[in-house]
Amino acid sequence: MINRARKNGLSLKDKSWLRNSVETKLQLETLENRELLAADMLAGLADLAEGEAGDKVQMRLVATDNSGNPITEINLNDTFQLRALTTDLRTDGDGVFATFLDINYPSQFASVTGSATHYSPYTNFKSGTTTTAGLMDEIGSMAGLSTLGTSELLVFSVPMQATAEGTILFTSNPADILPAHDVLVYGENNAVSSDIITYGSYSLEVTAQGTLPFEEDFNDGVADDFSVASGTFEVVNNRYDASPDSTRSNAFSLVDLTVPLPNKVRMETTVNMKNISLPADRPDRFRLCRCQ
Ligand SMILES: [Ca+2]
Ligand SMILES: [Ca+2]
Ligand SMILES: [Ca+2]
Repeated sequence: MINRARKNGLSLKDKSWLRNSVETKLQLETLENRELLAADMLAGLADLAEGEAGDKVQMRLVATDNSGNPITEINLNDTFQLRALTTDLRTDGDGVFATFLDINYPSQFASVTGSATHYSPYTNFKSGTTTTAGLMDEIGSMAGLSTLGTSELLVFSVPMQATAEGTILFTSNPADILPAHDVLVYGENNAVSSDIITYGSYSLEVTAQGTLPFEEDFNDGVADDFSVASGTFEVVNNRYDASPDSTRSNAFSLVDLTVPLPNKVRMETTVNMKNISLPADRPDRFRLCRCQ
């Protein structure tokens, strides 16, 4: 246990605790790095202000496209990222300093395709093993000495690929290598207990949409793989019901395929026309076409 910093500096006991704590965390780092960090922390401990009751940390998971936009659905074989974000939930909290966790996912639906990226300020003492299918083990990192406030911050992302149709449920739980992978907040000398940390989960649907031969009868009430280009559409009585925006415009939808169209394509469709009042000079207002 460490006493708070006194006006005239750290006690020997404080310094001893801090050095031991830091060196334990950096057991996998080089000696030089360890010494540098310990020196930095000792110099900057005054930044670690008094803590307060009810400390909490949130670890949130989200799947995103490769640009960081959250997604809830993805096509089979597409790549995406799993991102972890952290928030200091304390009122007027100074931020999360160190964050590590385990993440589980069903390996039959997704795989890790590369190394994790850790984002500033969480770029120190990076940890994480993703070689075991279905597990991101002890993944996380530490920030610097500057406090961070209560805004949610991105800690890391892991590149992944959807490998089978189904639901990828990501769950997370506390890291196990302690105290090296303790969760720490600024202003608190003790690790944050896992029972006051929110470990997030996230569900991502993988759909094997858009493969050939493509078939859609709308019998499930959903126009799978259709995206509206103009006008509006709804599925009514097992039919894809089109409404142009105006009398002389087209209602136009696209079918998203994950495979390229072959040179020869055969389309079969049943078209029912409603409210027919085609202008005499434009009898071909209804059209099926191939778009690429
Ligand atoms: Ca664990
Ligand atoms: Ca673990
Ligand atoms: Ca359907």
